This record gives sequence, C-alpha cells and structure tokens, in this order.
Amino acid sequence: MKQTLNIGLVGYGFMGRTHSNAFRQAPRFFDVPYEPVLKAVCARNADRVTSFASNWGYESIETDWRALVDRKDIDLIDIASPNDTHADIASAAARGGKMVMCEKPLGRNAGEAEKMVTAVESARVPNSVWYNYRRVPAVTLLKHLIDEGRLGRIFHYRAQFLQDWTISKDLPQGGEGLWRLDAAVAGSGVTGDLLAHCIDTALWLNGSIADVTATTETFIKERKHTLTGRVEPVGIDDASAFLGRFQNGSLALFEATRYARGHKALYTLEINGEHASAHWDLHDLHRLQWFDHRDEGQLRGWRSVHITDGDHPYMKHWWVPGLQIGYEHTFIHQFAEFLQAAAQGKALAPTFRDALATDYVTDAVLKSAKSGRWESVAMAQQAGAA
Ligand code: SOE
Repeated sequence: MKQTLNIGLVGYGFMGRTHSNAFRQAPRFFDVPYEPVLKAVCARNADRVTSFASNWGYESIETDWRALVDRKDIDLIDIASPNDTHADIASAAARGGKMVMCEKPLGRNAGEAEKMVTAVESARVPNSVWYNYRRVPAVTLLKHLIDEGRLGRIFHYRAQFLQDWTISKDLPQGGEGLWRLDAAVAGSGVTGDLLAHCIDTALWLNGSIADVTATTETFIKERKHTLTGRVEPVGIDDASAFLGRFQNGSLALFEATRYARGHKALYTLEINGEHASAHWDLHDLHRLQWFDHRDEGQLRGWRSVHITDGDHPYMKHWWVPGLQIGYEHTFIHQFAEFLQAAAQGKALAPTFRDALATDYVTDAVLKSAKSGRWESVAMAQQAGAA
C-alpha cells in the first residue's frame, strides 16, 4: 500500500481543472511513490465549489482558504486561484509545514515572489510552480538536445505567445474569469500571463537573461469593472515585447499579445545555434522542427520530427508509437515528477526560486517599458538554475 498524499486545491477555474485531472491521472500512468487523495477543494462560491467537488471526486469543500490551510489532514496545498491570492496562501501553507504547488506567475511582482521563496525555503517544504510547457515532450527533448551541445554556440532565441480574446472593448475587467484584465489582481497583463511562459522555458533552455529593452501597450484604456459596475482605467498591458541579451551572449526577441486576431494560444519558440536550429509550436505540440547543418548537403533541410516514440521524453508512459498526447498531459507529467521529488523531500523544477527568476525578468520588462531604457535583470545568475 502506498502512502497517501492528501491534496487541498484552492480555485476551481480552468487551472483547477487541469490540476485535478493531473492528480487523478498521474498515478494511473506513472510509477509514483504516493497515492494522491483529492481531499478538499476551496473557493468562495459554496454552490459552485460543491458541484466542482462532486464532478472531480473531492471528499470535502471549504469556502475560506485559511480553513483549508489549517486542516491537519492536508499534506499539499495547490494554488490555482487568481494571482493576488498566491503569496498569502503559499506563505501560510509553508508555515504550516505543507507542500505547496502554485500556478504561474509566482507573485504579482518579484517582491511578492521573493517572500514566497523565503517561506517555502525556510520551511523546507517541497514546492513547484506550474510552468507546464517545459513538460511538452518535444520541449523536453529540445532541452536534452541543447544540453548535449548539439546546437553549438547559441546566437538567437525568439519566442511569441499570441492570443486574441480581449480585443472587444465591451469585455469587462475583473471578477471570475476576467480577473486577468484587472491589474490589482493579476499584477500585470500579458507580461505576467503569457510572456512569463516564454521566459520560463527560455531560462530553462538557454540560461539567464542579463538585460532587456521593452515596450508595452494598452490598446483599450478603459473598461467596465465587473465588481464595481463603473468604467475604470485599465492597468494591464495588452501587448508586451522585448529585446534582450542572454548571459551566454545570445540575443532574445520576445512578444506576447492578446490582440493578434486569429491566434488563440500560439506559443512558438525558436533557437538558432552554430550547428543546428530548432522550432516548436504549441498548435503542433507533438512536433519538433529541427535543422542540422552537419547533415549531408544534398539532403539537408528542416526535419519535422513526430515526438511520439517510446524513446521520446514521457512517451513510453502513454499509448503506442505514433499516437499523440496533448496539453493536459504536461500537468500530469509535472505532478508525477512532483510526487517523486516530494518523496525525497525535494522541490521540483521549476521551483519557487526558479519562478522568481522569471518574475525578475518580467519586472525588468515592465520597468524598461516605463523608463524607455535598457534595464538589467535582478539576480539574473539565478535564472536557469533548475
Ligand atoms: C490565458 O488565456 C491563459 O489561460 C494563460 O493564463 C495560461 O497560462 C496559458 O497557458 C493559456 O492562456
């Protein structure tokens, strides 16, 4: 009989669902050292949290996260609630000796994130932040190829995350589902929400970013606030772009927007090295595009590798070669590995400290967009430490 690990989830939105699915599926497909138990889910709306609990099989509900964190029968607090709640919940959970997993971005800014790092590290509790795209098999394979030195010296890293769901000026800000448009709750707009994903993957694949020069734009300046009913200024960035320098000497070119009509979640990244280049696209997530200049000249060209074989990262746990997996599996992979790390009392990358490195970059991006100058990234040496 495996030891049980009792989970208390905070938040029942989109992320609450991706995490709950991971809690259910991880022990079915991976050899994990614990049997996860969906012990309790917490959210303010009692009716909705009750129906969420019954759909996913949570044993109980809470409507106040403090009550959840105080419960003696909870081992892991998983935070899938809006960004303004992350710091308080994570710090209280760590103080109570509980393991903590947290949705991205870690804090609304690096100051908040620093306190969260201190909380989990001084309590020595296993922790991880759900930057899930690291665990797309094609992206993990790219990490292995880079670490093997196959690309040679790196010259360029570019990434984009494009969406279009906030173009309508009639979309309100604030409240359930729309808190990402409310700066007080989210901290920032696309910089913390989408660019942060690109940055986390980049720090992992290509190391620390030293400095950045950025610009942001808020296209719709006022929106009705769902909670106050009044038309209020919009404080988030709708689009964010930066040019930067990695510490390994390569150049960074990054863009995120919610105003790219026609694109729903187009996360792409490309890395160009001396010998080889690689390109990945979330809409085709099971493929890695690969070009190797050392291939025989006449047949040299971009290869589109279908990352579904048993020797590709994670794939032996799934179906038979050639059959694809998707977005939700990235969360399953992260949770399975979290359980393996937790059994040894360790944090899992991206740890809170790794996610703080991303917050340092997003803070520098927002600072540069205001100052109009190049800004250095605080403690950049910690980025990519995972
Ligand atoms: C925003 O629309 C969002 O849901 C992000 O918050 C997620 O982190 C991203 O993976 C998909 O888009």
